[in-house]
Amino acid sequence: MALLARDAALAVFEDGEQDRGAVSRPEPSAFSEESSIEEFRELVVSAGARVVGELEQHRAKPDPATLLGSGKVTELAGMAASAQAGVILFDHDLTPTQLRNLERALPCRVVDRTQLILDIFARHARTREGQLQVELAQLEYMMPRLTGRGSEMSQLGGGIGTRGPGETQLETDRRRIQRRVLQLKQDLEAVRRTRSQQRQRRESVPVPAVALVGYTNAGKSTLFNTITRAGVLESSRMFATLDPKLKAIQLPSRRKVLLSDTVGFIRDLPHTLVTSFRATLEEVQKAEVLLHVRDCSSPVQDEQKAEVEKVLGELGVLDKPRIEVLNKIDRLTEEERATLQQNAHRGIAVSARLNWGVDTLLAGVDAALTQDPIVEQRFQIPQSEGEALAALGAGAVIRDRQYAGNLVTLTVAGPESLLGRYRRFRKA
Ligand SMILES: Nc1nc2c(ncn2[C@@H]2O[C@H](COP(=O)(O)OP(=O)(O)OP(=O)(O)O)[C@@H](O)[C@H]2O)c(=O)[nH]1
Ligand SMILES: [Mg+2]
Repeated sequence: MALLARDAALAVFEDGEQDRGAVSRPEPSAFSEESSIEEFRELVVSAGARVVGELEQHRAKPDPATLLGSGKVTELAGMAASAQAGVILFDHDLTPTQLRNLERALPCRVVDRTQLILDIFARHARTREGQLQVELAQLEYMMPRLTGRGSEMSQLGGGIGTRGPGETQLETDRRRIQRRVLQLKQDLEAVRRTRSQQRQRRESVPVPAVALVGYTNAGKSTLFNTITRAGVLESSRMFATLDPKLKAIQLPSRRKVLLSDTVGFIRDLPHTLVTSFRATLEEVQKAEVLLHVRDCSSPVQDEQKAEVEKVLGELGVLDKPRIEVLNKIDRLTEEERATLQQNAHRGIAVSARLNWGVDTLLAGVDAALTQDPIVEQRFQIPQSEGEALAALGAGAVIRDRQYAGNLVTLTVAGPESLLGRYRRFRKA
């Protein structure tokens, strides 16, 4: 089977950095050519760049040395020079050799798809853990691409190797990077330890976790906000959410759950990233129910769904109960909306932005959690039993609380498993 390589190149202008560039793109995946180019344009804009030109190449087989054919490389060099591009972005991953050869032949910086996604991640990481993860992924990606690239290393902050690419300099750079990688790994380990201690504390109360997952831009953060009114960053830029956001919410049955917003998935998510971001995806693995948020107004929603399911498979969570949330129905015509709502088995139709269908969704989450039904019981607990009182307060809904001496009498509605733990305090 012949491989059809499509190499669109966009020349871009990076805001603030007075940088301009051009881009290229890979063989077609399940995504149609146009939608995949569109997605790449969005990624470029999310990275804060402005496109000043595009170049596309159809080729039976990519050139192992330069990806593009030599005629195209010359054409691209001319385009980049006349548009004064500061960076050329390829919607394709480049081997270390291709990157080196292209940088020699072209008048400006060359950035491939993985590097671009890493750059976007770097801009959006908010917590220390997120920032450490991105820097680690960036360095690990750079390492094999160091040879002959002394001068470009200055991009990595800390002014590493701003001099020419002499072998001695390269060795120094490499050692410095290795030291930094080691340091980052240690720091990450420390941050994760703290987080896992916090989680243990949290898990002493069995509040089920519900995680929002989905393709980037599907509307997870918007839905999270609509449900929690938490004011978590929501943005039309891709990968706005990198750090897990958690919030306790109450379902219609009065069951409390922890809702988490997570990083969006994207086609061809670089492997280094999936590992680096595994920590933020731990929330997904810990969850009892997954809400797969989908942009049902997108023409490529089926491809996006397949991509998300692929990542869920990699995370080993495909067997968890999963609810399809068909979001952005406000963008559909009445007719399309009606069809969707009639096909309830496909999922729950909502508009996160307009708060449509959210109650139905919460009822659906409740129904998915029926293994641990909500029960109501009366308890009489000594006030000295702080742990029991705190656990019931966190995981259940309490009413009619009365104090008599050092005893508290209360009615508790909550998951059977939680109430069962304190049956010794049950009041007949
Ligand atoms: N019309 C419409 N737009 C929506 C809806 N939900 C979200 N959006 C928009 O879609 C864009 C992406 O929303 P986010 O909530 O940031 O998406 P996300 O899934 O969290 O994206 P990442 O964090 O990048 O993975 C924003 O511009 C939202 O305003 C909806 O129900 N209707
Ligand atoms: Mg988000």
